[in-house]
Amino acid sequence: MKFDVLTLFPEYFEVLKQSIIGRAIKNGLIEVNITNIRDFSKDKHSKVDDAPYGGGAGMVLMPNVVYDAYKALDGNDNPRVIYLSPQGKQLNQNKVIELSKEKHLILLCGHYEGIDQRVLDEIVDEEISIGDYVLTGGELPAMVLIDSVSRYVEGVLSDDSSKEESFSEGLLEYPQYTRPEEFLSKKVPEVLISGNHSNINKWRRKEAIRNTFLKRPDLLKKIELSEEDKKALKEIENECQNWFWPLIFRN
Ligand code: 4HQ
Repeated sequence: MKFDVLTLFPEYFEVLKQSIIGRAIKNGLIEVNITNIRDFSKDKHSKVDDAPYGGGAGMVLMPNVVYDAYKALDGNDNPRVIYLSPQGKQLNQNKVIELSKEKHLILLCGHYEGIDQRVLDEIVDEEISIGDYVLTGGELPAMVLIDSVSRYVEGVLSDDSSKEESFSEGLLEYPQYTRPEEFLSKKVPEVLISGNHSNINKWRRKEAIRNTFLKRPDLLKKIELSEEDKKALKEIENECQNWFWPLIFRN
């Protein structure tokens, strides 16, 4: 899968050379090409922005420079052009999975006050936001998108991680433990040391449901629970009803 990024700050994207995404790039599983919009300025001082018509603070990225940068990319494979903006639909895991099926994405990053509307209308297929807060530019959102989408490209995650993720689809994660067996008088849950993998899987599924019920009950309504899941949820609800009795009867 190929990502083309149009930005005035190419150095931001050095971050993608790290860790899992860095390895995916090295292994040729994904390709990330960064284009500096400034390289397409025809101005002798490499000017890319100008004052807004109608007045006001800030600068606006000029349409012709953005258009020329876009036109210099390979458009033969019908790429989808995404503009990162708080005006877009909010990115979620369903959108991430949908985007991971594309061959080629072009990510346009605005900075300053924004980009001239005419070039946006001309080249952008869809606007995507990473959440309701204001950033200084679209570079971090573009990297969030590249990171989240790349995880669904074949070979980027280990087979184990992909399988485990489908096991807990739509739920929050279960709690994890490693050595030592006892830390600050807290023991690792017995079942995890038992070696009984059927019981371990059942326990993990229930704790994932518990985490979701306690922290993000909105997510629970969006997924289909099996009969065994529903039983676990009822147990969790009962456990929640009873937890305060030891506090009432202390002394
Ligand atoms: N910006 N999700 C303003 C964002 C943003 C977001 C990107 C700031 C675009 C011009 N983008 N520029 N939140 O705040 O995607």
